[in-house]
Amino acid sequence: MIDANLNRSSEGLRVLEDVARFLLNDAEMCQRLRTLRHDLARETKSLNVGLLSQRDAGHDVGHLSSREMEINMKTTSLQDLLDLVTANARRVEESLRVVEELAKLPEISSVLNSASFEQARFDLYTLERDLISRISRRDKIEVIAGLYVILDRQFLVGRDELDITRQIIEGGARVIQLRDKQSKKGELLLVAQKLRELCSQAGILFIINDYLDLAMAVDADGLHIGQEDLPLPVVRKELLIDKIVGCSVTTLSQATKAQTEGADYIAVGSIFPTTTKKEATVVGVDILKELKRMASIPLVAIGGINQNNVDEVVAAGADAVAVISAVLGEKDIRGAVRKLVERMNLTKEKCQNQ
Ligand code: TZP
Ligand code: MG
Repeated sequence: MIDANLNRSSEGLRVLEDVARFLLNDAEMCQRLRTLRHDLARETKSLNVGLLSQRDAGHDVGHLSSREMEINMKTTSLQDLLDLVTANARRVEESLRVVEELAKLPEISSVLNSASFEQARFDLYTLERDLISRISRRDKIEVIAGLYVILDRQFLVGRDELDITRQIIEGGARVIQLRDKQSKKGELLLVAQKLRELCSQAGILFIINDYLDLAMAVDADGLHIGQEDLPLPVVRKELLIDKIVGCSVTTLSQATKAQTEGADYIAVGSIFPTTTKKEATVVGVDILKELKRMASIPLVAIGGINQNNVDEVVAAGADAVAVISAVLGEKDIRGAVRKLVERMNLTKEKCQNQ
């Protein structure tokens, strides 16, 4: 029983490790799983010879290939991947529990420490949650790759946000962020609920700027925070595990910190001077090239970006471009979005062919 359960747990951990490595490309998660597998191996090393001597896998009535292991690792649909991880984590947790109980028996407690298996099981619960979170955010993160329009209500000065949002969606934006530094939360909640609905129907991301409570109340896809908002770890703890968090930065060290703390994307800027946010630091286009080298999450360029300079920003490495005035300042909102999206796509194509 001990042999079978130790094997089951290390096989399950291997599957989870491979998901982290090959499908998520997540070195940190992979390392955490590997450490757990190695710790368990060390814990049971003294038993290896004895267990192997008694192994008789051919006559094992439970000799069945596991369904979980048969799932093709290439299937990367969200639900398949979530099922794969859940099934394997359960397998490991259950087998650790069996060993934990066996290790309490008097004849086994001298060679196996029950508490170590209990600890490993709890470590795995956390790892499972982090893996599921990472996988469920992956599909959203992939959307941060086009035009990101910030619906700034102060910029709108009373224009109908629903009509404008419809036009932004029709123009082909991939993300809409609601930004409002002045209104009362009660008023903002009503607007956010309507925008949330529109974005869900259109299948585009809806992000709330600054306000964690509002993001939670309307079940937004994520929250965008700046350097002076609630810290990223605090926000992450409060949000549901499938929500994304974007972080504004102006320097490489802020970007590194945001990435280490688990940001899902980085917004860098102001790239060019802008009258929309007068106090913004202008960082220039070149920072994108430097960030591109170190960032493993999408880069969103922001600040003063328009039809005339969007090519330069995309060529420098921006995955997405966030704009306010280049869309909301135009009479034809839909047309402005469309033109920016077309220009971005053209430049991306050109860069890929180079
Ligand atoms: N953060 C940095 S610059 C900026 C924000 C919110 C304003 C972007 O507006 P615009 O009109 O696209 O320059
Ligand atoms: Mg902010």
